[in-house]
Amino acid sequence: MVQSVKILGESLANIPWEDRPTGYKGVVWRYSQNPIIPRDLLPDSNSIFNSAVIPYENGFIGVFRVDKTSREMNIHLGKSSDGINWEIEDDPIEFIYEDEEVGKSWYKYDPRVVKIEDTYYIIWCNGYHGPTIGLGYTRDFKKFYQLENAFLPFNRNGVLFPRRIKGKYLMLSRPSDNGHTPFGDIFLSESPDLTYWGRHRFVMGTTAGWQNTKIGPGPAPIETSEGWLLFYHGVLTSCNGFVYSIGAALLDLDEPWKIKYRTRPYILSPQKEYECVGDVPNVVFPCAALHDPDTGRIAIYYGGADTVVALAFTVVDELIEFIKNNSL
Ligand code: BMA
Repeated sequence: MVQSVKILGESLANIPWEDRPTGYKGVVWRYSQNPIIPRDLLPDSNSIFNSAVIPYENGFIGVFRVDKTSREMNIHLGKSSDGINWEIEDDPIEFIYEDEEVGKSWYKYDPRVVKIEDTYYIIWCNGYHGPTIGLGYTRDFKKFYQLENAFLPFNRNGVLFPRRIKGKYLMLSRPSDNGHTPFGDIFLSESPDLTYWGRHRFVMGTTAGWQNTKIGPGPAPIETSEGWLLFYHGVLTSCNGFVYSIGAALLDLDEPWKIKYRTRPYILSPQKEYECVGDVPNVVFPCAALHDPDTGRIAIYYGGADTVVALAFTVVDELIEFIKNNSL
């Protein structure tokens, strides 16, 4: 298939995929067998949601947010040959760290996984005197190393770019408060070494409608010929509480704090039962997006209602046309 918009990166011929249902008009469509991971996949899981997936060897590796029946929150490794059927480990990922202070973590949730050069980085919301951005890495998904927290509390939704820009690592994040944060904009921070972060830049803030309360970066940005493609969540405050939807933006390739386009409408919002009913109703929350440059296919993994993991699909040229034609 010839694409006018190109995704940069490695081919992924075995990307999970299902064609758009006949008659369905939306630019993003759901997998017909959603949710792909039920809340009780593990004997003592209360819920499994907001999770990250990445190609590894001939299949896929996932880092899953598992909230236990004790309501401890942690991140667990999973494996899959097709990206849809998963085996998830009962025990959380154990990190190796040089300084015991680095290992202090009251909870871990909402992981993202990003490959930079030959290393897989895991970024998560880390409980260290309040929520902040935890960071670790692995090269083989056997030994995991934890680094210093990237930021001071309070911050949520950290995600790295999949390559360095001008030699620097870049991280998007959403400074927050210690609770259910009724505000929040996306910022970019830069680091020469993944320990010291600075040159913090404002990227984008809340606007109206589905993104009127707070926004946060989702999966690692995808490099395309039109800019970095960023999926993000946006929150509306209704008379019944928060509603989490998904939007998309295109960021400048060299100066990614500059927004080129950003969707006025959402591209996915909670409408199916597994998105509207669960521990936290009315939430779709993306943490990973697989992509195949050869076909332009994108598979988005998202949490439904803070309870299950679901999958949705789009194709890059249609999505980017949609973003441009429906930009703020
Ligand atoms: C956010 C995070 C997410 C969650 C969302 C909706 O603050 O805690 O993990 O999906 O709220 O409850």
